Amino acid sequence: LQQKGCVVWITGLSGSGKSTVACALSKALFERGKLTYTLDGDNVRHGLNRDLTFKTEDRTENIRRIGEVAKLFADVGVICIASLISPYRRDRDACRSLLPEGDFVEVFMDVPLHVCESRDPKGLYKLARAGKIKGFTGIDDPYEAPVNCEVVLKYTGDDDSCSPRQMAENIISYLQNKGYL
Ligand code: GGZ
Repeated sequence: LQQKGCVVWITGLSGSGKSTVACALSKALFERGKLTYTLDGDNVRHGLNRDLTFKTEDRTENIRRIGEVAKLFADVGVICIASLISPYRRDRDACRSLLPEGDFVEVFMDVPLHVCESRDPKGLYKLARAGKIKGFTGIDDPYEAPVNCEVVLKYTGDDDSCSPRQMAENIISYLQNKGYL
């Protein structure tokens, strides 16, 4: 295997497009002959992390476990894509500190809450607003945006620059510049 592993950590609100970008990125990397593995918060919560809820300590544990698994993939040379809300800065930083300098690439889905809420693909924001889900990120639970992350994917409302493919390309350019591709 002729590749250097790393972790691409995609953080952002529910409905910000993390899973969609993760999927477009893995496809684009596959086309370049790169081995990737995607750890998606929502999926991992059905298996490895099915014992965890959305209370603060459990989110921290969710992120910690995914960070440890992502590190294992990076250790063997895989580009591991992790997409989860990961709302707390210190939890993301703890995952960063597991890896050699430079190998943790934090990507922020910078999408305003009202845009995420208008998409509401699973109707969860509606339930949260109605008080039927308690502790929903962005509504009655905090989201701490990254301050010094490697890549910011900013929502502009422009369909071309905000397409999943284009956003994946932005991440790929970063990885190329840093010698991971
Ligand atoms: C936030 C919640 C919640 C609460 C259920 N808060 O958009 P989705 O639906 O498909 O993805 C979200 C997913 C969040 O899981 P993560 O593992 O990424 O979260 S964290 O990093 O904070 O541990 C959302 C759904 O689960 N969901 N309840 N209360 N999102």
